[in-house]
Amino acid sequence: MTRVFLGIGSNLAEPEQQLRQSLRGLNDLQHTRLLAHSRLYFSKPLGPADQPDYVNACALIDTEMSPLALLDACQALENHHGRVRLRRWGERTLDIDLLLYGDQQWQHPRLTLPHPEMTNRDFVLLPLQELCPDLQLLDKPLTHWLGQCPSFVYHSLELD
Ligand code: ROI
Repeated sequence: MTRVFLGIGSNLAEPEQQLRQSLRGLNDLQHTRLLAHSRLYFSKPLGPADQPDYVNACALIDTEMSPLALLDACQALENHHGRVRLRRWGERTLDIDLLLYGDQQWQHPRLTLPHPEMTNRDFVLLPLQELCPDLQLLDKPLTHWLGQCPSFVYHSLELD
């Protein structure tokens, strides 16, 4: 079993519902258990400003799937949610990113681990900090990365 942190985001088609359903979908994946999830974090878009605000969260799962099998499963979940992606850096119904897969480092045309952009995104770092306050990325605490990244998050809400 490997512990995996996932980043989830949506800004179309009732984003809060998208996130709730995606957590259920993750818990239902084969050989996988949802261990914890963060609150919902409401954030301004990174990318074009003429798109709706995002709802973001992080999930912690235990899985026996390999990184690429898990990536396939997450992409199947995205498609199941009728994922639309209208333009690069633009609006989308559901995005599930693999952030950390145990402590493994991976370079593959389809997947880089840890997620290369996570240290620049407070909508990833804040929910991660909630789930795992002592986590270190590249040998530095989350507070270090949060101190030097722009602010997108403006609100958070407990999931029922
Ligand atoms: N911006 C925010 N705030 N949250 C996201 O999840 C998100 N995802 C993306 C881009 C378009 C980069 N911007 C985002 O993929």
